[in-house]
Amino acid sequence: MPATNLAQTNAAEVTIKTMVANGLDQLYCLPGVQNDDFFDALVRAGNPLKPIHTRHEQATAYMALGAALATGKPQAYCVVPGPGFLNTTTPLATAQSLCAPVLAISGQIYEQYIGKGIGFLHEIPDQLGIMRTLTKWAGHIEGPQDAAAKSRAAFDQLLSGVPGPVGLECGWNMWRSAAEVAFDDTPAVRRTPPLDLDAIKAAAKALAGAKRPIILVGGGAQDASAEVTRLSARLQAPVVAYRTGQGVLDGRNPFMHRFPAGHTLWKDVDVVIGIGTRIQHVMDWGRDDAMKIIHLDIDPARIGRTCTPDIAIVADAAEGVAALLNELDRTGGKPADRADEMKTLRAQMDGEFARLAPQKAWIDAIRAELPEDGILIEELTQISYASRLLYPVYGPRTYLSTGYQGTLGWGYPTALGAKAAMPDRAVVALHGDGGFMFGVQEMATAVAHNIGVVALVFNDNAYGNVKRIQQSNYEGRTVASDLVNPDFVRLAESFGMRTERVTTPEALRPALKAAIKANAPALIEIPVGQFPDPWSFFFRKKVRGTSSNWSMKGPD
Ligand SMILES: Cc1ncc(C[n+]2csc(CCOP(=O)(O)OP(=O)(O)O)c2C)c(N)n1
Repeated sequence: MPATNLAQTNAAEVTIKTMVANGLDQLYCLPGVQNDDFFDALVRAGNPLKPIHTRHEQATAYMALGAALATGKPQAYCVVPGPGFLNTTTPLATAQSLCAPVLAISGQIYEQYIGKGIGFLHEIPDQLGIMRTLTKWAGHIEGPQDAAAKSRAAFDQLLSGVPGPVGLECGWNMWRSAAEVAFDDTPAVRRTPPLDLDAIKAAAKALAGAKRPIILVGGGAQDASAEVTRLSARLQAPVVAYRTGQGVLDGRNPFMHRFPAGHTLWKDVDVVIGIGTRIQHVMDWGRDDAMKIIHLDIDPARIGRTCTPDIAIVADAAEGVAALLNELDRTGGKPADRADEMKTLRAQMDGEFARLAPQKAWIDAIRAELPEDGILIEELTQISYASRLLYPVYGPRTYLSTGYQGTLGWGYPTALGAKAAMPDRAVVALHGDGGFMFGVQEMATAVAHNIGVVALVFNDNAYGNVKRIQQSNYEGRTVASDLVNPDFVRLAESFGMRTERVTTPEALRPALKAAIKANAPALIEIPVGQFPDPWSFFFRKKVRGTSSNWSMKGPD
């Protein structure tokens, strides 16, 4: 390795140097005594990582997650051990499920007491084991040279293969352990698996012969937008996304479709190519011998988990699709133009979605005011579910979703992270009153660091989704789903936020426009009642052959 010899450097200093060498410039954090040496090293170095401190540890990790999802690049957080670290496990699990490159740094108790169970301050059993469960790799720093090696290994892991969170922990008395250190100051580079040209050729052959192919995309295709757009045009194939795949194909492209359109097309699809997706939901729709499935994913362990493909391609999404395009160009052939069919299907779907007109009016108002590259964060709330069908996402990484983790409470702190990492972009978050209150204290973080997220709080004084399901499944009986709320406008004002309360989509537009223009922390409360149920659009029956064992509805 190209190493510089650093005279007497401590573990904290070399960890910080590695983070800076790898392009980080912010650190989402909540300090405490076990990490004081780490933070003092940061201050002495002139804060090359701008510390952004939050009011609860969960927000440090959510902010790193939001920053990672918005930028596609590694981001880091740092917290105290035990309870501090445990407070970050929900966002860490969410980062894991979303394959987001988040570096979790946790302090530890004194090195010599770890694992002894003597009840030292913040001691928990097997912190490293918990970290390992929720990350793709985690390491314990054992000294200054080891800090150089492990923090560098952390970035290798963050960048290579399937992205995902990684973890580092360091004992209270080890951050300050110093020695002469051989330090690699070159940034880690992303390593991707070699392309299996036979698999590419087989997939290109299947796709070239397809009359009605379909492309399914998930979060793993977010950095392959240009390639997927070309593949769609080359094959005249619709692209279907549910949550995390939104924005891979521009929502204004007539070939971009939502989940229900995929279901409509499914009955006579002849070749499916899933790119960076678990292909789970579509397996509810069934498969038969007339359908070939190609699964392209960077993680071989994921292939075959929900359905056994006919052709497996282990590849980075952009590299794999580019190779497929090369092969298709080489072998020639031109499919029939399907643009008119796609436009007709979109119109048909718009007709079906008309039942969601009350949600659509709000979503249209948001889209009209959010700039082309603005970022929308969807929390688990009525408007969000509808946004998966009705909000046109114009580009990759501009629609952030929790995906299958469905983590209520992620919205506000995740939005803060996205905005902190991309301060020139407009960032708007959709919340219900229930979810917003999970992170309500972070309004103080927004104001302290002037992070101009616009929080839209759709207030129905209930865990509305829970209440609706209770009502419809239990003869109208409800339990523990009504909420007593603060006055959101006065509360936000007391934090020093810009505020407004609007009751119509028409009134939302100027309020949102002004809030985005002000580029300052803002909350707009929107009192609402129950909206039309969106769920029938998501649960769709099998239309052919046999379903996967992993039906969303579970075993019968
Ligand atoms: C961490 C977590 N806890 C609980 C849930 C279950 N849950 C899903 S939606 C929901 C209610 C959300 O209420 P609110 O944010 O007010 O939005 P609304 O449904 O009223 O629009 C709950 C409790 C969850 N998804 N995640």
